[in-house]
Amino acid sequence: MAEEFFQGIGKIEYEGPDSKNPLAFKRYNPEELVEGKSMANHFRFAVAMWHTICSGGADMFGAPTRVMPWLTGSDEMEIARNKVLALFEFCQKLGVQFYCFHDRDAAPEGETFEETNAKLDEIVKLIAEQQERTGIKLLWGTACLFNHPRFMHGAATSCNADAFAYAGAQVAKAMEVAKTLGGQGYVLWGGREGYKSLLNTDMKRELDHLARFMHMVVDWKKNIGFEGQLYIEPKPMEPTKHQYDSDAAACYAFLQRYDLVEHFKLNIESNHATLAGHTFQHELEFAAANGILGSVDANRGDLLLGWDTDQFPTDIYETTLAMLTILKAGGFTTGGLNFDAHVARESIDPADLFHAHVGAMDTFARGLKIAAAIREDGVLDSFIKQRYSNWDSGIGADIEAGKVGFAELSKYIIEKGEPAANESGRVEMLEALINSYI
Ligand code: XLS
Ligand code: NI
Ligand code: NI
Repeated sequence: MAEEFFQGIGKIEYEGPDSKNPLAFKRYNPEELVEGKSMANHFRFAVAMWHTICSGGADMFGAPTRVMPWLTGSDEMEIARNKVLALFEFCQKLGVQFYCFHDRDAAPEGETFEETNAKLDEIVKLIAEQQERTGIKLLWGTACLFNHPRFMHGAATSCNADAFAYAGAQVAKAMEVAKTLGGQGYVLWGGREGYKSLLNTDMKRELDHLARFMHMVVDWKKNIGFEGQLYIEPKPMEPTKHQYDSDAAACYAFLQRYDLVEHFKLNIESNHATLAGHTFQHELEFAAANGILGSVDANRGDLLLGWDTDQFPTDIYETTLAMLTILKAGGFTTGGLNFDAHVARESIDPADLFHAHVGAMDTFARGLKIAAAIREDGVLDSFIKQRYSNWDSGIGADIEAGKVGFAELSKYIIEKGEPAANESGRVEMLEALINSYI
């Protein structure tokens, strides 16, 4: 029997809204059907290995604080094995079906690239066994192309061609690992793909290189027969001053410009949306409107702090709006809701990881149920439909159908004169309407 790392914590159960037990779900009931689908299948929740198992709470000013019993061991590889065991124990107790990880979250680097891969292979074997034992699956894998100094100028956008080559070799391996583990997806987050200063940067060349890299990813996927979905994760800044994949619209333009759009979807992260000056729902809505909404990194920022604070989601208003868009888009297929979030530096106990996830899952469960109720009543939907109803016939329908150009519009307006009177957008009424369901 393997060592138990989260001692004193059993399986987290659904106890209903009246429960006072902090380590029980009050709203997230995995079996409960909402719009004909179980909550578990709506969300496909995932635990992020890098935050929950690896990060000790260090910040720019201070050392790690968290108590992490799995980080003890006689050598690096024993610690790596313990991390995997801790991850699966955590997911099992929490009742989450998926996890996500970077190659380097799982295994340390060796002296050479081959040694690094051998270490990774050894740990991947253990991960596969744990998947088999628990039925827990890989939502997506990824490669860490931002931590090591070799990537200081970027990876796919480095001025150093060897760094690009190394990144390619590393992603090739990470994609193979994702395939071995039956991963449902693979994420490319441009960790250092951007610039600090344009004085030393050839932007056009870097963008072309990034596109070359993405085409290699697509080719490799085909070569090795990886069937998971590829995702790009937008983020506007941090660590570089300006990241190329700055928001959903920038990613979409990049994918179209370089003929990649059919191969990728987006992994939208809440805190990245707000850093980009958008709401979380805006990014989801833009991706959905363009058919590239794939998966979500769920977290939140802080209104008063301008960086990726990666806090656990607690805002019911925000999860309601997000779920309205996700439900409208038909929900997740390969994607899911990955908690790319860490506990506060002062939340040091292993139990805090459970409190954080339980609270966040309940927050999304409430958002889901509220969004479903709003959709069932149909008031919001019919308001929007009505608002655009003049496009359903007459000149509106002709414009949409591409039947008229400026000449016809000029003739129309000369005959008609002033447009039909505008109607109120009723913003405050709709805001109050949403609140009446919360
Ligand atoms: C960092 C990103 C990162 C990706 C995975 O801000 O959110 O955690 O999700 O590399
Ligand atoms: Ni993320
Ligand atoms: Ni992030």
